[in-house]
Amino acid sequence: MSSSVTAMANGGSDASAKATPGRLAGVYSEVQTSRLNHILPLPSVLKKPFQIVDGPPSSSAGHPDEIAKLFPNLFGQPSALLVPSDSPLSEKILKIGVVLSGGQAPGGHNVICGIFDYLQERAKGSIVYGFKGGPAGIMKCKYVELTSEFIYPYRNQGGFDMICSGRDKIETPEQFKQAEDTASKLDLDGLVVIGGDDSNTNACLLAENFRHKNMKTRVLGCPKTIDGDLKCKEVPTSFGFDTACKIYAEMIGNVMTDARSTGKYYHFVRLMGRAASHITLECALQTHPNITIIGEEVAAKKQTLKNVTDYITDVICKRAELGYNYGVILVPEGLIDFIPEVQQLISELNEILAHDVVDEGGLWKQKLQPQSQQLFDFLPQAIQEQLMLERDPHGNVQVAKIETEKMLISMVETELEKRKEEGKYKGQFKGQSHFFGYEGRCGLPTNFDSTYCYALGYAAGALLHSGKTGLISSVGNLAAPIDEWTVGGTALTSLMDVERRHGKFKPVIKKAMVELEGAPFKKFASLRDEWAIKNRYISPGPIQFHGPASNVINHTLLLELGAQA
Ligand code: FBP
Repeated sequence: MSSSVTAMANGGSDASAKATPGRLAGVYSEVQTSRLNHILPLPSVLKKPFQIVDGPPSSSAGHPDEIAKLFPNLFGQPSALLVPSDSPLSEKILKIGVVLSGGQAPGGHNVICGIFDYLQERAKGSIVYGFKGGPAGIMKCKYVELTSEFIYPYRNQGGFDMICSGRDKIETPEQFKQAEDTASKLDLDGLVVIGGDDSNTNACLLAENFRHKNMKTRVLGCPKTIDGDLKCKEVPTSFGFDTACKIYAEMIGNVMTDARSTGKYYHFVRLMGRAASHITLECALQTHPNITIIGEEVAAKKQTLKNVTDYITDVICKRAELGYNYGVILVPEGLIDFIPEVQQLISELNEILAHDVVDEGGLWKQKLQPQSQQLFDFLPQAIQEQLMLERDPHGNVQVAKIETEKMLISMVETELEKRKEEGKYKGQFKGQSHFFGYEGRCGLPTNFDSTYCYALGYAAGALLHSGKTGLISSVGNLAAPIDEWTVGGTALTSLMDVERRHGKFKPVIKKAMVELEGAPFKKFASLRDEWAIKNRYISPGPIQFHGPASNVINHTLLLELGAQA
């Protein structure tokens, strides 16, 4: 079936005579155009014939017995490494599906281009289908056949709009059946799920299910998320983190110069990162703000909201004594979730809102535990309202929507007024709030993300060509020149542990949180007192694609790889 007919047959939004890309390269800016034509280097093992060498049998990140029961067909699989060989893999014609899952991350288009180019070169005549709108596209069999012309305008460009993404999960038996039907209907040899921890868990469940049903469709995962919390030894970083952090760091650097220029504002910047604080930590290492709050440290020290407020206020008071009534403060999006007393308050509020009428007179508040009642009263009114109003479809507060930066400004203001009355503070305080989130998710990918993603895609193509399933595409040795990067796949089950939910074990890929004993946090901790008092601001400037700064990799990755002191 030709691509045009396929697109029409499936009622895609581009049900036109010909599947055309949504983008027009003809209207691109000069920078976009130059990126389109940027030739991506490949690790040397991908430039020549290769064979796959299997490693030793794998286990799991935790509870191996339970993971073995949940994945009887996949558990124990070895990792796979590509090594040079004299005899190339035999040419085959493959039908491969690809899906983008979850939040956008710069570089996703290049993963798809990598898969496509691999198949064009080593398995001529193969077909790549792009499922539209995330996993829902698989379940509804909504796809577009990708051609060279179709993918061209997306090469080295940010965003996920080539096929778009979604947050649906393939969970119920009916949904697994729908995925099976799509795989059979399209006669898929393989499926690549480009996503975060949840999506890769889902990819593994699909791989297990297809193998259990004796279907030929193999499933691979690919590590994506700007949050940087999907990583392990074999998968050193998730793509998109490098670009997003550099975009935020540029914006923070600009705000720092503004603060220094006017001398009258404290900028409170909340940074994306739903759970882990990697983005905040990396941006701190790139820009040297006066104060940085790391959620994992707050949790480890069991700090209260008052402790966090006092820490910020203390630094502001010290700076005022030195004549600085300005500064920059970084806060992770997930902070509120790390504070035990806030978690307790939220869970009590969830219960009350689910079962009780919230009367205007405030009688409902008596249902809160005394400590939670006290905390609720201590919070600024706007935050009280956000805690009461914002509920997701499961009845939970959407913590990411809570404007933590505004809450902190208001709490710091109150504390400073108190200290002023006590004669302990003589400065001036004006807070400015910012949230840097969506601005960083679709930028033009850095040279690192562009190349890393292309190699991840190429690796996925190679692994499917070799008949592998249940692996996550892995590219390593990233501190070395690109030529020396290693390429292979890691057993998804080796990343897994279980969580007990509704009396059953559920497989999960554990999020990699900021490690307080890790090199990035230790470096930050050794410098933060100096940054607090002395203004050591760095303005990294915009992402560079040429010149000496263009190939610099983020601090977190280099420190974790031991390639930076
Ligand atoms: P993924 O984990 O799916 O990569 O998404 C991460 C993220 O960008 C978070 O940093 C942020 O909290 C969230 O997505 C926002 O989600 P949405 O796009 O649904 O608003």
